[in-house]
Amino acid sequence: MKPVICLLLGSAMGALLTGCGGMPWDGPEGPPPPPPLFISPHGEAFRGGAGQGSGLDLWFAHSDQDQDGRISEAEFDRDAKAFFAVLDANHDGTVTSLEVTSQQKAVAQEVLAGVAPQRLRPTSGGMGGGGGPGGGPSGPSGGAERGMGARPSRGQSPMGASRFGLLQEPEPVMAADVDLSGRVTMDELTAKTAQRFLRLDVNGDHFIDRAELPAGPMGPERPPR
Ligand SMILES: [Ca+2]
Ligand SMILES: [Ca+2]
Ligand SMILES: [Ca+2]
Repeated sequence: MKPVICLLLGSAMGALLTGCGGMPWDGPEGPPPPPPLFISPHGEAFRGGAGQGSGLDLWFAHSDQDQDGRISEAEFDRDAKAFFAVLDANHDGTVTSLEVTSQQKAVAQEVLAGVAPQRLRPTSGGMGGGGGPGGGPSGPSGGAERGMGARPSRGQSPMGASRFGLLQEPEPVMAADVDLSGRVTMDELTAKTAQRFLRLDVNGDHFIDRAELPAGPMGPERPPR
């Protein structure tokens, strides 16, 4: 049975403040910190909690729709497109940075706290994310570390979602906007999703196994594997 996905899509901030794990908001100085955040390769927020596993565990179970313990290319693609539909608030078939930011404000404010100001400007260049489009397959001997793409150098703080995900991409959604039009189309999403699958499928067997992934987000505090 899949664990309950603690995902607060489109919900009000009140839901965030009460916590995904049913944590009460009882601190006199403000809300307790929300459960640890995980940002999926597609940019979707998952929060683990007591008895639920980590956010990464929840995303994996969510993506593994047939529950065979591995994520196929089709499952990975469906996962990306399902989240795209969530983000596309005005249902015009594209996703803009405003739509992304609006969703992040509701469910993953930690991501916004780490985004450099220039990256929030829709006209800024270099929206390729930390890994960039060059993040191809790392080969069967690459190991998880190589497969995740470029890590920030020691002492450098990764920005945005890169602190909470696997691919070191500050803006996983807008990173798909390869023509820098300010909006992500379905074609762009599909192409980016395929690239990501290749990066995560470290052994090249066309499935993402849990063992191919790190134990958690590739944050700056995590020692290299
Ligand atoms: Ca599966
Ligand atoms: Ca839209
Ligand atoms: Ca694999």
